[in-house]
Amino acid sequence: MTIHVLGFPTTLGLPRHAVRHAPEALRATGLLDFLGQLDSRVIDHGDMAVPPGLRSDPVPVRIAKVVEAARRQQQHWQRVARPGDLLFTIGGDHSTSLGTIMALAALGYDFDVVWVDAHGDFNTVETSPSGNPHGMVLALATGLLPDAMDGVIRPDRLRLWGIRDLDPGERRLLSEARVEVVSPAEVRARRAELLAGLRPNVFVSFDIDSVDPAEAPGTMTPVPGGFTRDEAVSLVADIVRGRNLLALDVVEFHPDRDEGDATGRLAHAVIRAALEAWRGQSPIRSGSPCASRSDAD
Ligand code: 4U7
Ligand code: MN
Ligand code: MN
Ligand code: MN
Repeated sequence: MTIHVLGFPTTLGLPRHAVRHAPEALRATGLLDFLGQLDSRVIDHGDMAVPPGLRSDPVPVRIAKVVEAARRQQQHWQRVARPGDLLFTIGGDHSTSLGTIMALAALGYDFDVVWVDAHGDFNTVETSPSGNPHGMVLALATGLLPDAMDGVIRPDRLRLWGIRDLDPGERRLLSEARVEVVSPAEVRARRAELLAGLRPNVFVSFDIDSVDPAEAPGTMTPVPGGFTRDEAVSLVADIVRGRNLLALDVVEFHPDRDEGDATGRLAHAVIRAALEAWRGQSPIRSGSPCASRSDAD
């Protein structure tokens, strides 16, 4: 089984070009050397060219550019991915994960999205206080912005863990759609039950700001009260263990805001935990290559 690595240095979801050096900074932590030590084939696809956004673009144009970049990412994965492969993407802001969700849906998988984040990322144009598309990714993916794109995933597939900063409008939308929204304290209290509720196929989308800014300062939108570094690492390992990890995104890392390289090392540790847990088990992958696909193929 192959691990595909893709840098997706998009800043289209943000008002400025923060986070664009994240793939390069994470590669510099020795990521590829570590991946080479796992007994899997590793293909590094390099960084995808993503055009910069313009601060002066109206919000609908910013959203359209995000969707267009996501389609190109989807097409890339559709060309290269084979059943059982792991798609590992280094963002970029969180709009990185729109393309991953679109790709997995287009590949015919039925999967849960575990969105580890301080934020809900469920704003529409109407509810967003900022107009920034990185806070709208899951609303886009579930079809709440029909002018921009059709929905590609059902809200009951979404599991939002680590959430502690919701805007009033998105809070209402999340509750109407009955999305699972869980704070860090609740993850601590109900961890086993939450893990047991996951489907076998998972996509883990890890927003750096899920971790407390004391340990992960290198991000654009820090919110106090997050997971500790050790909690994040062990949570991600537990999500992957015994399941079929289809894709892993690590997003919203802003190296220029890091203190030393604390956040870079945290991101590295999360990736390592996920991939070691992925390599350590494969009840589904060892069966027929199509066993993990849905009937939608
Ligand atoms: B991230 C925010 F208003 N909700 O919509 C918004 F607080 O990908 C933040 O989770 C969104 O980092 C954060 O702009 C997006 C804000
Ligand atoms: Mn996010
Ligand atoms: Mn966030
Ligand atoms: Mn953020």
